[in-house]
Amino acid sequence: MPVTTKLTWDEERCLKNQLGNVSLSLLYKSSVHGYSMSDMFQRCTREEPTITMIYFSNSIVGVLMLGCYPEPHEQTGKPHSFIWFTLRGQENIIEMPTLLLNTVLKITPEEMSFFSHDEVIFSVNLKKRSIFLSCELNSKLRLRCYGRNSYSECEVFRVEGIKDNRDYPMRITEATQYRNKLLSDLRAYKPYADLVSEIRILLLGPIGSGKSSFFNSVKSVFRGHPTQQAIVGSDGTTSITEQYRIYSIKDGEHRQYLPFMLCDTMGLHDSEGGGLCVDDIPHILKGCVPDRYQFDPCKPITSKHPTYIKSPSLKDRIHCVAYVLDINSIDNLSSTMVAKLKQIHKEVLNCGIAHVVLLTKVNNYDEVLEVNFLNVNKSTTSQKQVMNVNKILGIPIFNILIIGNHTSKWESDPEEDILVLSALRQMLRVTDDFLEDLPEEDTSNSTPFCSAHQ
Ligand SMILES: Nc1nc2c(ncn2[C@@H]2O[C@H](COP(=O)(O)OP(=O)(O)O)[C@@H](O)[C@H]2O)c(=O)[nH]1
Ligand SMILES: [Mg+2]
Repeated sequence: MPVTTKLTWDEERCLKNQLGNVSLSLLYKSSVHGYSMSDMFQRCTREEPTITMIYFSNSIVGVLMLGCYPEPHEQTGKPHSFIWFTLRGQENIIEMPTLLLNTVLKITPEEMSFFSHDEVIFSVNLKKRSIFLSCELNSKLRLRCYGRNSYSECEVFRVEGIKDNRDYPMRITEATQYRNKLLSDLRAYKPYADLVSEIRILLLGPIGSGKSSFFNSVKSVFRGHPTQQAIVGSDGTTSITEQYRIYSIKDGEHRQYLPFMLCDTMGLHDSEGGGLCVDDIPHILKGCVPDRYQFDPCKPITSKHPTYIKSPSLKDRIHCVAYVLDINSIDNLSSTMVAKLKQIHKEVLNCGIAHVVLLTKVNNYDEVLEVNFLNVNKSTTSQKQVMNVNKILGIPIFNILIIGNHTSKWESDPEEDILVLSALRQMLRVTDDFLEDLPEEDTSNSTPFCSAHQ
């Protein structure tokens, strides 16, 4: 009978995906091949790269070794980079905190130990079926099994198909750490001076530019797995999104709502009288248009509409506009589309609302991200489009943000997540500037915005 792994299907899928769609072949399983170090080395020595997985009752610790699996009694002496991770969670909501550490490996007939600065941070004793985890490693991997612990199973896999660039797992590990930092920054965000509890971000742009997909991307990153709540796709001429939707986003599956909402609109069309009616925009900006309002391309909403919000307050207003444009279409925007965008932007500037541009469908996002994952719009392939948008709308280059939406993939990519989260963080920053700059009469919650500005 073939030896099978203890990993669930979801855990294996998550692991493979995090390492760049690799395949895994099981070399050693302690309960099948024996509980001695020599049983393990016999099957694994000189294999590379490998993953060693240790299973506890409620979590799994893994070590990715990029170099050759060691020989028995080997003492590497010089430090090697090992990537540590844990797999936690259930079904398709699996978290994988990762950590890159340079450690020295020492092997005795009883134990395989990893040293950092002359201190053991991790060791495995196959005979006793126990591991030791240092306090540091324990907290960095967000585990609760500090010290010596017994485990139920140990497996070693050969990893095949790690991208030709052997730095990939390290980059992906660092990207995951940076993604997690951005996530916690955004979770801790509070709108300026608590003027509102949620920032409303309006997504505007041509049909098919990726507005609804951006909402799905943001929701997916915070959920921890892909979601497709907003229906996406278009035949290029008609918008799939026909209703105004104000989406709240929950952090995790059952946790509280995040301090921002995304407002999705019907797409703008190249022709006059097609797609979102530009005359609807002032009403949307002021917060007069309710959730699920059915857009009519030929007729803008009026105050006579039965669900029209007549006295919106600051919380109902749009606080930030994100123009969503397909980066590949910037050079071919029709004159009608450019005119519509300019007209809308004039309105946005009149209202003093914060604004950014999201350039979607970037293919080379690993090139767009610098080594330290800061967004670089100066990347050679995207520079022309950024300058072009800057010329059309006059929006500063640092507020023209490049993203790749999560599309049909099963799992998210930490680099894609970084682009989405960095864009969101920049939107919240410009919105805070807008809130800080509001005249006093607007910041009193009792003052309906329209009465002050109509
Ligand atoms: N490759 C790629 N496709 C995208 C991206 N964003 C959206 N799409 C695709 O573009 C199509 C239109 O997207 P959608 O979100 O419906 O656009 P909307 O009309 O602006 O809401 C869909 O097929 C999406 O899967 C992206 O960043 N990259
Ligand atoms: Mg849409």
